[in-house]
Amino acid sequence: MHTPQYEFLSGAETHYFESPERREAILNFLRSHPDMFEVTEYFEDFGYQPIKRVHKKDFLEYLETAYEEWIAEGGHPNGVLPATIPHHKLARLGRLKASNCLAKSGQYCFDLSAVITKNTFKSAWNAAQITLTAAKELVRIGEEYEMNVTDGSSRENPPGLYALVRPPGHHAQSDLCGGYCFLNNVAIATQWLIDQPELKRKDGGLKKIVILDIDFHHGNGTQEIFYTTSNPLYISLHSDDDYPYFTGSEIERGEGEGLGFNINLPLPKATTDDDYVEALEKLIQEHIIPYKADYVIVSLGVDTFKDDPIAGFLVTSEGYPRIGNAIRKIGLPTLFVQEGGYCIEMLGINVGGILSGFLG
Ligand code: Q9C
Ligand code: ZN
Repeated sequence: MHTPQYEFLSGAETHYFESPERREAILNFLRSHPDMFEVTEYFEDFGYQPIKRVHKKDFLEYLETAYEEWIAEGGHPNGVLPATIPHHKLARLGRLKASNCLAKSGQYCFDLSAVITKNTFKSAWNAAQITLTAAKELVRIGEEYEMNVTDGSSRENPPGLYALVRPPGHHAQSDLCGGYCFLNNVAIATQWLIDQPELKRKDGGLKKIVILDIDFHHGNGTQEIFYTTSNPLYISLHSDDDYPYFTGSEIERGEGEGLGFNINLPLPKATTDDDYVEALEKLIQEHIIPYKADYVIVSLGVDTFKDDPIAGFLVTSEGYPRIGNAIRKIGLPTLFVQEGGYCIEMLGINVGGILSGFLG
């Protein structure tokens, strides 16, 4: 339902890379391997409440009404794009109220790649609800798993789920869209899990979650949303010299209670399969295992692929099963949620590679 016709890449008009074909490519691959994957299209609607736990009310109202207002104001039908972004060097007290959609488009968006079309809100809403449905299912398969864990050895076969959603979410902040993202699917599902009153650890505490973000780009949205809390632990591996440019350094470690629970690992463009797996395994040993989480939620981007048209380390299709296998070795019930990845021809194989590597 979310189908912008174009975006800008280095100033040039180009097709919209975050396209509906991405979903088709991945779905076709999963459906053609019924021995490995069981596909279901069912999802539940959890309403506004879990979305409001992560995103601000005025931002949600904006997303829901923007396109209609935009058209009424004479905006181009391709969709809503910002005119003036209230940069901190520009904004002055006393003139902070955006009256029309053209003004709001800058207030609630940080770049030119999150185009709001007629059904963008509906599409982002469904992506969030699908991710929530998967989170609820994660609880169920997690409980089943716990019941069967009698000795340490059974920890070697953790259960997993994958939410095939778009638009993606990890760039969306509490009141900003950007980077093809509108609602932060992973953050919404994570907060929902933490909020479930009947869901407790054996020691009576809340369930603990690790968000592992393996998209090529830094998840500035997820980082912002959980920056001041110790649950979840947010860990991201991403390019040290690419979009979104101004977040993702190692010195961003969280604040207050959240200090030490935000871990960024920027990697060079020349990162290979071996480099990536080595970096991931180190993060797992040094940060994920000691955190003693109950669930892992993976922001799964495959724009780390060597032939990705807008991004790309040197990761190959042979690298993805190794990455999935490293995640399997954490030994926890895991929910994978689709983020980026734009090499359509290889999307199915690459996503499938991560998932099959996890299955072992
Ligand atoms: N030169 C995700 O992968 N445009 N978002 C970048 C690069 C925006 C990526 C231009 C890229 C957003 C979810
Ligand atoms: Zn990305």
